[in-house]
Amino acid sequence: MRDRLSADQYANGILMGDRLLLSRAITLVESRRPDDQELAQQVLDRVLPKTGHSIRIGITGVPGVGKSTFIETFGKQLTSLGHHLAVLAVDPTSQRSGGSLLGDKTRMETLSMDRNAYIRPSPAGDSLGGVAHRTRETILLCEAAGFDIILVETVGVGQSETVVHGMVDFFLLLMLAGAGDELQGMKRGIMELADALAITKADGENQAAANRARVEYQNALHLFPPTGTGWFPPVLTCSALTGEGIELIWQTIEDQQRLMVQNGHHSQRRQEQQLTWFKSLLRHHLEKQFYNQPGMDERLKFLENQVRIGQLLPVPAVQALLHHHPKEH
Ligand SMILES: Nc1nc2c(ncn2[C@@H]2O[C@H](COP(=O)(O)OP(=O)(O)O)[C@@H](O)[C@H]2O)c(=O)[nH]1
Ligand SMILES: [Mg+2]
Repeated sequence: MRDRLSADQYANGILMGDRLLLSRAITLVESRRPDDQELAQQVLDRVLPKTGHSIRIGITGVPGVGKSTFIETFGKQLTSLGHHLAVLAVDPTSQRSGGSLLGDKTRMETLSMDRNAYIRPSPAGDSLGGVAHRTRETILLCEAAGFDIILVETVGVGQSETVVHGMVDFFLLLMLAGAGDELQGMKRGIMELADALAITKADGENQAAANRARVEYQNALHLFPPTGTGWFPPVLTCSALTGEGIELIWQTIEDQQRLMVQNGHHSQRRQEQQLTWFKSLLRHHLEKQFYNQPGMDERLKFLENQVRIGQLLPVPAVQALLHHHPKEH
């Protein structure tokens, strides 16, 4: 038997910082069942006034760059400063059994046992858009539960960086020294989104290469158009093993946040993100509604075939679909 709590019970529990209820509410958010979805919306509605008060930080970088190890060291530093930290992931490739962050919990051993940290893997088996939508709602739940810093990790695949950039206040790009120009070229679009770059593994024999990479990337960033916010993304080096440079990254985030709040770009960025979220949801639901029309599958198959064999051009085919009104009985 599924014991079903009311929206008020969920909301009150979350607002009191109850981890178990927070986890269960996130499970509701991730569920595809319409009744779960409805309850999730009621919970979100109730906690909404208590959301929005965290620093939302996105962290990205290619697999192996050291994201999980970084989050462990960085996270411990944050909790030791008295912060309450939630770690979420956006990973459309993750499976229920082997989600990157879930598997990575071993890399975040200390952090996952920290009372002031909460780690939640990416919802599995969903489109990037779906994962992003659920992560946004999860951010709100975590904020309502009292977490004042939210880290959103994303694996460097597909469009997930752009999507995570669209839900955070600060976007940190981790990079490897000596990974070559082809990588730099590939990452150009993502470098443009970053509020800071950090060269990882700046320890031992890697130290010199990391410093060289820092200078190179800083020079490369100078050639980018200005952000228009008065913030100039710095390039830093850090080591999650020795802890060196980690504190400076946090200071950098605090500096940037202070500036953004002062000059109004913080709320502007959040407002734009809300609007983007709304538009993407609307698009999603319109699409769903359209494809769920009775008889749509057959009509679509028929027209697809007509288009394939050249009996019909795509434009009239689309018009036929859009202007088809099933007779009402
Ligand atoms: N020397 C050194 N190795 C590191 C550092 N951070 C991570 N690594 C190693 O790099 C590998 C990949 O790290 P991981 O955190 O799993 O990367 P992710 O795939 O981006 O999450 C692991 O073997 C880590 O031990 C660091 O600061 N210094
Ligand atoms: Mg990892």
